[in-house]
Amino acid sequence: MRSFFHVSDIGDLAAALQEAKQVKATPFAWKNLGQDKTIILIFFNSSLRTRLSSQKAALNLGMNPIVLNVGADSWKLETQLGVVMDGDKSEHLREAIPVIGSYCDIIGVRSFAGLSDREFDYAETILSQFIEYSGKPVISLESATVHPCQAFADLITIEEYKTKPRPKVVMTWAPHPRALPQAVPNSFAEWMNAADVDFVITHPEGYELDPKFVGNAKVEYDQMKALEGADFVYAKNWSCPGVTNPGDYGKILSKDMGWVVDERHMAVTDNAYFMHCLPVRRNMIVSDGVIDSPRSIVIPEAANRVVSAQVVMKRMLEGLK
Ligand code: AN0
Ligand code: CP
Repeated sequence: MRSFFHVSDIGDLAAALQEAKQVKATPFAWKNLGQDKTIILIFFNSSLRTRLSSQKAALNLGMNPIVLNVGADSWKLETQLGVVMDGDKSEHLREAIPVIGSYCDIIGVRSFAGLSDREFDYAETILSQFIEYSGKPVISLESATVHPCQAFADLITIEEYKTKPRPKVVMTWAPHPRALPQAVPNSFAEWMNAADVDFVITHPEGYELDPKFVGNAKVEYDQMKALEGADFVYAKNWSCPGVTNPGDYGKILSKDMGWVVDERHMAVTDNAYFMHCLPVRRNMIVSDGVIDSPRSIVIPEAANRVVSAQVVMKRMLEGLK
């Protein structure tokens, strides 16, 4: 595997889920695979789970992880080509990326969408440069449009908790005080479409996700109707994807507190499990009662981030040989 962005990069999904089971059962069985190999994890943005789970996955495989917080630990990096660098950015990605590539075998990058220029974000302009200029396998640790390590962990979690062959999974938009990227809902939709689930997306009008991620998913604007009979409720905020109105890209169109997932919403489900990628704002996205209930699986979901990252790194290491 040369890069990890999309569900298609993992190949046969059933085989990947089987491998995830093995990795979870015997995490140290491939301890020799990563010997003398180095992964550099680059963070342009904050992280708790991705930072720690990626390091843990690398250590489980016997690899050496090095973490770089861009800006805080390093020079501030310019990402736009052709600019006069007379501002606060001391170094360009064009030099920084090949330098980073020369120090490691695999690179992971977290770089959120800027949410101002849709074209720049949706072309994955920054991660594409990492692929082009590093010559190393690149993992998206949430880039402008995708968060595949999260979606893979989400699917692993659904596989573990499902009690029906084809569960109903509902992804619902929920309000948030700040504009957030579409990477998490994009990837979740992409992975659910590839999985054997009955998948429904619900959000207020104007929040339509990019059609390439929505695929054949059912979109239901009535949140309560969407949630009826759900086996899994996946809550997430995202800002306007700019599909119907490009001028609204990255904007907050609604803060309707009626969309906060609470006991009233969960009551119409089939005793659904509650999921969220975290970090989550309590009583904005989800009520205390729901996230503290026995049906909330946000902690095992986060724990599976080690498993998804380890499967991806394992495959990349196997590809290096
Ligand atoms: C980020 C987002 O919504 O993309 C990271 C989630 C994993 N969330 C926040 O910035 C709060
Ligand atoms: N879910 C997730 O990616 O969390 P962090 O932003 O803390 O890494």
